[in-house]
Amino acid sequence: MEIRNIAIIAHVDHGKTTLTDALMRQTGMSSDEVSMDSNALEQERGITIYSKNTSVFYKDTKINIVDTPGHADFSSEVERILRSIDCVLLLVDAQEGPMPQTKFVLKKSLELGLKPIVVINKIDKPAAQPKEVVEMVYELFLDLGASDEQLEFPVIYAASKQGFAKKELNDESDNLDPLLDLIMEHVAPASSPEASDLPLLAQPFNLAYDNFLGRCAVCRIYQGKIKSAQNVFVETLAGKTRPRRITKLFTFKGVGREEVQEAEAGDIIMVAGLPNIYIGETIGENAEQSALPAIKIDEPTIALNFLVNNSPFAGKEGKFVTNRQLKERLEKELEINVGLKIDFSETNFYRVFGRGELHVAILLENLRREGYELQVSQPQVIIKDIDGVKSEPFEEVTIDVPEALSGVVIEKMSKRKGRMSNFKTENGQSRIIFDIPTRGLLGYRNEFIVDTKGEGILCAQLSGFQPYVGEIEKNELGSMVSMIVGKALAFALWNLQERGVLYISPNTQVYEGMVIGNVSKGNDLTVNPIKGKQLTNVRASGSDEAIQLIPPMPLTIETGLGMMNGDEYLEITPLNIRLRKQFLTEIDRQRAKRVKTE
Ligand SMILES: Nc1nc2c(ncn2[C@@H]2O[C@H](COP(=O)(O)OP(=O)(O)OP(=O)(O)O)[C@@H](O)[C@H]2O)c(=O)[nH]1
Ligand SMILES: [Mg+2]
Repeated sequence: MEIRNIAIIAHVDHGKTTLTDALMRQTGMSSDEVSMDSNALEQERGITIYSKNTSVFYKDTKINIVDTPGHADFSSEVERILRSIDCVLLLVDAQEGPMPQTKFVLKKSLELGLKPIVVINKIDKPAAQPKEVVEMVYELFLDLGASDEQLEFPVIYAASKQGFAKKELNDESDNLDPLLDLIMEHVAPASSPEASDLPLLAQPFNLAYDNFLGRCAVCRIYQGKIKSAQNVFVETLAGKTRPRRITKLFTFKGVGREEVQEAEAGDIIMVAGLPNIYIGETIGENAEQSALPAIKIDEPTIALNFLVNNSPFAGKEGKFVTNRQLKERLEKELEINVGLKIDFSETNFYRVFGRGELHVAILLENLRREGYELQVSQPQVIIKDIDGVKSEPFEEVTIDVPEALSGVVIEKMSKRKGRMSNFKTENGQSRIIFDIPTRGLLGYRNEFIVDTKGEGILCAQLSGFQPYVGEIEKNELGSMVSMIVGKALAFALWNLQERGVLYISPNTQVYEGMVIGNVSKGNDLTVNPIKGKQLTNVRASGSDEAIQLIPPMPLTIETGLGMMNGDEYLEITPLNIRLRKQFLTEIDRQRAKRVKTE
């Protein structure tokens, strides 16, 4: 059977998964209820975290589809996938137009010589402007140096949520056949019968983990056939060849996978039986075959320490609380989390290197759900020496805000060493583009939401390493630190709430050294959150002068990582997220400060 291999790429939320789901449904591969965003965290957050494979069948052809994540922290994964498919569907929201990740993924596709199909999606939106968006996409192709051939990209209009696509806006269509036909027409067949007769060559571009099978590799077969129980050779990136045996073989089908005995050139499959297999290695039939070109893996950009929980409340809520359990779990994570690196050389903590705050936050969220308790230190960017120059990661940040708020955004971004590269205002909405060191951006998101009253959109995309820009002054908020263990009282919190923003509500158990809120002005403040009138007085509202408490801002892993200070830990348990001082008592903190300044 003929095969076509495509990936769906776009900015976050432009509808990749919705389109993948719709394609599966229309071709009878799945029913209404199922989605490619199958992971619990994905469903809660409404975003794709892990790229996933599926296939659909259309007119006697198998179309392998990779649904990719749109969020910038996972964009290095997209790059790997692009190496292993033959064409991309570049989805662009018909209202929003091209966004930062549109540019990033298109740039990578064009560099690899791919000829994208442009899908203008969400044309059903009332404010859709499909024709204008096509113009913008064309401009973007030009800006990114597309070749003449790439510039002749086919365009199709779609509403994936409604399940239809059409070549011209005034065509009648109630299904996705026009898109499927375009794929058949535009995407080259993945292989030829002759290629299947050559000796096997396949290459993993993604890893998966199965509780029974262990580490598995998602591979593209470039030539030959691969069989269950076949003896193969794996050539590592360092050029070492080792004999291995395939134990099981799967193809992707709908939202699931299907065990098969054999697959041939062009197909995308998952293989088991190759422990330690890694992305970009070559799987061949004999030891002498030359290796396929390696696949580049992007380097981490931020680092932080993971350590077991040693807060006064440690061990109360988690199932896995020891150093050894944490280490084993992190080692398992390394099996499949490709952008992640961990240094296990220290005994008291493990240094974890990741691709961004969300990348690390997802790992932490998974750990707490599995029953782990741990603490992490403030994330820091990775500083590198590039040809003798001290360098740090930079991001391109696109900000959309109502015009009236652009001033405060520009002021804050400049303070954090952001350089404005573009500023445009249309219909009272401003779009501002900055180049900013990741270091400057860390912790800004929460401030941004407050400054723009939730009306702004901030999108960041790593652009690479640039020379270090020196000290960055952030007006870090001080912390409100409990001086005592006990149960927080409404009366005490009522007195404290005018000093800053509280993270806790009445009745929350606190301990000495726990951070219960931030202080809008100045330094840390040691406070007593359990002091007060008796709780019963407070409860008797109505007649009493009722205490009006501002709703607290509960900590999440992401806000915690963004707001924590350098001398704090974020404590993560299955039930709670707390912020604490590394040194719990005031005396110890003062002493530590003295030692540091000496
Ligand atoms: N109106 C309209 N909404 C759509 C359409 N397609 C998708 N959406 C909505 O857009 C939102 C995002 O859709 P997803 O398919 O999750 O987007 P995505 O590109 O996979 O997002 P990430 O994987 O997180 O990057 C959802 O609320 C969809 O219901 C469409 O054609 N029309
Ligand atoms: Mg998605």
